[in-house]
Amino acid sequence: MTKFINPGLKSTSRRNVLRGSVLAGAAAMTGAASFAAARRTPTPSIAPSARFIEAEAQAQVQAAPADLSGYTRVKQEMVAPPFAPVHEQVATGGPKIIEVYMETQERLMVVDEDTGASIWALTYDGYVPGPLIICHEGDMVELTLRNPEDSLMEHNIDFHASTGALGGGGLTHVFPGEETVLRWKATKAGVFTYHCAPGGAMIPYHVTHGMNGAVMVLPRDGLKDNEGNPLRYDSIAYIGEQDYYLPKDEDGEFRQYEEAGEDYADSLEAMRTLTPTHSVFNGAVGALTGEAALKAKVGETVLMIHNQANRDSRPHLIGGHGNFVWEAGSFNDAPATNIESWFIRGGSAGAAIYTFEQPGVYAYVNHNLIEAVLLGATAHFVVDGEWDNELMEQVVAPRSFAT
Ligand SMILES: [Cu+2]
Repeated sequence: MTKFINPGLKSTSRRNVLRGSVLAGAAAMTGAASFAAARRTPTPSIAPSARFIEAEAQAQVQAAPADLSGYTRVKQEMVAPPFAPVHEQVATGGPKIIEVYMETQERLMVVDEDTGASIWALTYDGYVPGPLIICHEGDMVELTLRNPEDSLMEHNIDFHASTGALGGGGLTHVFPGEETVLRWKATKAGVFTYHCAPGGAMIPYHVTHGMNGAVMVLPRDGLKDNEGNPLRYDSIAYIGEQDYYLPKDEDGEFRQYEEAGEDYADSLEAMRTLTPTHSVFNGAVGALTGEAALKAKVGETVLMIHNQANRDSRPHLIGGHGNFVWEAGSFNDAPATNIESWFIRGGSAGAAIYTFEQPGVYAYVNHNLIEAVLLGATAHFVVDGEWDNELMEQVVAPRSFAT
C-alpha cells in the first residue's frame, strides 16, 4: 500500500519529518501537484514553521511540570453520534483528568444512497462528526490519539476549547503507526469544535472529509438559564453538519476512488468553488431521518449541540423553538431565549435547549432550505405524547370553498 499523501513518509525518517511543515509541502506533492502548479496558487499554511513548532515543544520540556495533585482520573468512553458519553451535568468532587481515546480512521462512506455519492472519509473513531467529549470547567482532557498502521495519512487534532500550540494541533501530528498523548485544561465553559489540521491545503481537505467534532465544557454547577437559574436537560442530540465537495466526472456523476487521498486533486478543485455538493447531518443524507430519526417525548428537554467546523449554518427546529440558545457556544454568556433560528459560525459549535410540547415529527434543518432539502441538512425528531389542542388545532380540514 502506498502512503502517498505524505511525501516524506517513506523516504524520510520520522525525526526528520518536521512537524507542521510537511504539511504544506504535502499539498503540492500528491496527485494535486500538477493542479497546484498549473494554477500557480500558493498554499499558505495556517501553521507556523516547523522550526517554531519544534521550539514550542522544546519550551514545554523546559517548563515547570503541571501540578496534577488534586485531580482524580476518570475514563470517558466515546460513543457514536448523535449520542453523548455518560457524564454528570453538575460536577461532583474536585477537578478530574478525563482520559479519552480516539483513533484516526480513514473509511469509505456512502454520502447519498440515491446518487451513489461516496467519500473516503477521514474520521475520529470512524464517525462524522467525531465523538462528543464532555468535561467540566477546570477539568483536564487527556487524549490518546492513535493513527492505525494501515492509514495512509498523517493526522492531528486542534481543540478550539484548549489553549496553546495551535489548540494542540502543533503537538499531535501522528503518522500511521504512531500515537500521541495530549493533556489540556478546560478553562472556558461552552461547546467548541475540534478538527484535524495537518497543515496547508490538508487542513480544509481533512475537515471537509469529516475530520471534526465537538467538546462540551460544562460549568461545574451546570447550565443556567438567562436569569441564572439551573437548567437541566433530559437528553442530548449531537449533530455535526458536514459540507462535502465531491468531485464529479464529465457526465456529472460522482467519482469513485479506490483509497483515501486518491481524490485529493479533484477535491481541491471542487473545494475551490466554495459550493458544497452536500451539506449533511452526521455524515450522510438521511443519517438522522427515517429509522435513524432522533426520538423524544412530550415534556422531554433536549440539548441540541450543533457542530460546523468549516461553514456557516442556521439551525431551525420546524414546529419548535430554541428556548435557550448559546449560538456562539459560550456557557459564560446568558443564553438567548425563545428564538426561531440561530447562527452557527463556521469553525464553531453551538447549543440550544428545547422542551417538546407536542407530539409529531419535527424537522431540524439548516434554514437555508436549499441546503436542507437539496443538499441534505435535515434531521427529524419523532416525538411521542399527547396532542395539545390549545397550542394548535386544525379547526377546518382543507376543503373546497366552492358552493
Ligand atoms: Cu486528518
